[in-house]
Amino acid sequence: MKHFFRRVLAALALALCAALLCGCEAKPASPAQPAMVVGFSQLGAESGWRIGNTASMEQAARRWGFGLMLDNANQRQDKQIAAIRSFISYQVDVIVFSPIVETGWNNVLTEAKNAGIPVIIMDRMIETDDDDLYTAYIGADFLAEGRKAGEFLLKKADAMGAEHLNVVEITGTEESTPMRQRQAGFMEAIDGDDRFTVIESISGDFLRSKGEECMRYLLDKYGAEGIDVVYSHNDEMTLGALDVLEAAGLNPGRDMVLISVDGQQEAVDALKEGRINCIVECTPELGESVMAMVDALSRGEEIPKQNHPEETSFTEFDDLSGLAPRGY
Ligand code: GYE
Repeated sequence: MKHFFRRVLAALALALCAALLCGCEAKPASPAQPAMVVGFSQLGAESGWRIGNTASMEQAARRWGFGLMLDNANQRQDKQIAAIRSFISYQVDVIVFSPIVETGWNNVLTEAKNAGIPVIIMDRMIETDDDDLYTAYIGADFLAEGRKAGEFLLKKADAMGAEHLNVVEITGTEESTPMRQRQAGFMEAIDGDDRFTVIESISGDFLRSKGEECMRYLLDKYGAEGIDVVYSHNDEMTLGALDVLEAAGLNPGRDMVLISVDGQQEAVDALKEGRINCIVECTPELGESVMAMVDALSRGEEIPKQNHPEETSFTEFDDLSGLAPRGY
């Protein structure tokens, strides 16, 4: 009876979802009773990566025949917490969320746990002492991404025969996992090599507009001659910086080294044109893996706690002619 009640509630919730939750869309395979109902709190729409990630979740839910209650929090943690609370009261089968920052989730995740709803954390991670607050995590190895960016710089500096390079870093959202770990991995890779000085790290919040602002500020402060390398934590910010550099009559990729992360099509095109030197791949295509986990949970199976997708990097040293369209 309780089960029936949950199903009816979830089906109703799906139908009402568009009205109740901002930017939310319900797409059950069978409108009456999808096999599983997933509540998905997406953190925003700040980048091509994020938009690709949302599409990946929607497509995969459709393919698996699961209902998806999607809420887009527009970069606000309080909205994510409210969305998770509403998923709990709708009694969805599984909650998936991509935490904008790492801290501040203990209370709401305890509520989910007390309600017996499994939580899959996707993309970014949380900081917690209690691993029981989530069932599984799936997302990139951001530390490895940062290291790859640093390793590219070592190789590039060798190829240039450079004696000394001034590096500026445009970071992602403060206190987010990709920001913290992309920075740490990069610093670790170049640490102890006195050819490099990181003269400034500044947050561009993963946004193209802020990437532009940051680049304008850095150019004003150090001048083009004072900056040899720009390491930017995502493609949107890199593309913003690229516009500013080109508008200033500079040749990024040639007289300044640009290193980026993500691999969205527009940035890959710029890499192929020689305007970016390296892009560390971070895949947003996590939907299939997430839904496979949801399916396993529906059958009472155990799922691995930590899951990282395979990722590579694209650089000016590689032949990129055969690279398939990125799809985001
Ligand atoms: O790199 C960036 C997005 O969390 C991995 O968030 C994600 C990052 C991605 O805004 O473009």
